[in-house]
Amino acid sequence: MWKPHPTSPYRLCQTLLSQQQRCHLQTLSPNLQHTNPNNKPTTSTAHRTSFDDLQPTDLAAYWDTQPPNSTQLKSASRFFAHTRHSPVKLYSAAQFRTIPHDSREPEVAFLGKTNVGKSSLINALVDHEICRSGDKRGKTTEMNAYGIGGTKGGESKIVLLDMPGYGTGSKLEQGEEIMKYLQRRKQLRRTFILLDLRHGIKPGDQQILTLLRQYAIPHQIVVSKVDRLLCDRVQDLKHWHSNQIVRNSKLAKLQIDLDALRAMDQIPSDSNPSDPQYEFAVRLKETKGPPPLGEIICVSAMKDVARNLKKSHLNIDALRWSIMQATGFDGSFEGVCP
Ligand SMILES: Nc1nc2c(ncn2[C@@H]2O[C@H](COP(=O)(O)OP(=O)(O)OP(=O)(O)O)[C@@H](O)[C@H]2O)c(=O)[nH]1
Ligand SMILES: [Mg+2]
Repeated sequence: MWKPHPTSPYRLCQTLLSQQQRCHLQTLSPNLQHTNPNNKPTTSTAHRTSFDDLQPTDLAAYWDTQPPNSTQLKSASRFFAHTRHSPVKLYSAAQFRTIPHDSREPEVAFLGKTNVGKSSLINALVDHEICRSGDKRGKTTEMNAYGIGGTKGGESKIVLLDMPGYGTGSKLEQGEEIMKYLQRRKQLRRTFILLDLRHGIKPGDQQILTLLRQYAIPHQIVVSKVDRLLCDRVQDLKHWHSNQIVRNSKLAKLQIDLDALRAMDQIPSDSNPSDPQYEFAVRLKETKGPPPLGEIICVSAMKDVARNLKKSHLNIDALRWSIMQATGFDGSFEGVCP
């Protein structure tokens, strides 16, 4: 089983990472300081009577970046729209050395425990069942690349990498190859690390978060399966709108959870050094690497969560916009229109 433990596959890879590569990765993440601590949603959630009414700020925390506006969300939706030429499966690779090395498209990778929802999330992003997903842990066994934004006769604009998960159902060799990819791949712009907050941050998550920081790999946290955080049972989703107290308390609890994630490297003065959270905070601090981007997005890959089918995947456009920003397709470079 692959557990992202610093003493197993990662030590091997540490020696492979040259100082030069580390510098290269650092220059790709210039915007990783917490600059806007007060950028919290200020609007009341009382009028959010259904999942369709939820805004990106209800399901996210933005402190390094600005929440996307409606024009940006629409352009993200268009960019990822399923067409005859997009998405396309590019390759599957069990080993890093077999990945085509001369591609020019910017890449983003999705990491997380087995079963956290990586493959389903990519399907939701491209609105097409392109990845194999399922209940059984360890469903994805190779690094699978998908190109999006392609037009007739043209190359894809962005490559999404669906990675095998870590923890139960995974294999040690998969972890070694993923670490090689994360540390050496020049096309990699950002790694999205998926967390299922129903289960908290597990030791495997802590280890990968520490490693990403240690090796200065640009990364961002995504909270998966947010429908389950807002509603305990799928069959209750229909009634979510009818109970304002439950609805508001779930949204408030979500913001508390996001605040806790944001402060995961803060060592509380009153905590006990034998507390695992304390140890994790100390470890993160000791790595001295750049923290995750100050933007945490919660998403659902479930199709029928919202009543309005156009918004069938909860908050998915906000994540699409983040991917466009990570890869330079947000209009911030001259000549690239959003
Ligand atoms: N309720 C809910 N279930 C989800 C969501 N996303 C995925 N699932 C379910 O979670 C299970 C695992 O999903 P996958 O997408 O295969 O997870 P994975 O992270 O790719 O798993 P591995 O390939 O094993 O690493 C499936 O049964 C999905 O239907 C979500 O947003 N909400
Ligand atoms: Mg998978």
